[in-house]
Amino acid sequence: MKIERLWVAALVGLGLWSSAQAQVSVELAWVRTTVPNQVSSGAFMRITALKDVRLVAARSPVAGVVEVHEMKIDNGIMRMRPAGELSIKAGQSLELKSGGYHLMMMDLKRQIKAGETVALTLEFKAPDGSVSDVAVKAVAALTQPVP
Ligand SMILES: [Cu+2]
Repeated sequence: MKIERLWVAALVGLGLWSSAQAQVSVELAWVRTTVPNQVSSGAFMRITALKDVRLVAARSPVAGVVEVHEMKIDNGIMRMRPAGELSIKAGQSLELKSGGYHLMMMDLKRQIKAGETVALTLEFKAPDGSVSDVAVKAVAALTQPVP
């Protein structure tokens, strides 16, 4: 019940900024909760591009560093590495999800607790080189919340 209400709050917030930034819309943003002293976590969401864009960087007040990561099975071992910039064509969506692309939040400054909202800023570059910031509010949960 509590999670459901947070989702509604997140969607209301989405409407406010997506009209201001007509390049992308972000849905279903969530961040994995941590235990005390855990130094990293992942953030996940669906990004839909309204124009051609590249996701070039991300940051959050709760993390020293946020990187775009890719997870892949390499010789039977799950590994992750920085993915560099991710292109999204107009009208297409990029899923940042567990086991695939994700935002790696490192150097965490504090514990991330279930139910709280974590702010992230995503930086997108347009084909003309202009960069715009998109603010995202991610709900903290242990596993992907069901919308
Ligand atoms: Cu990672």
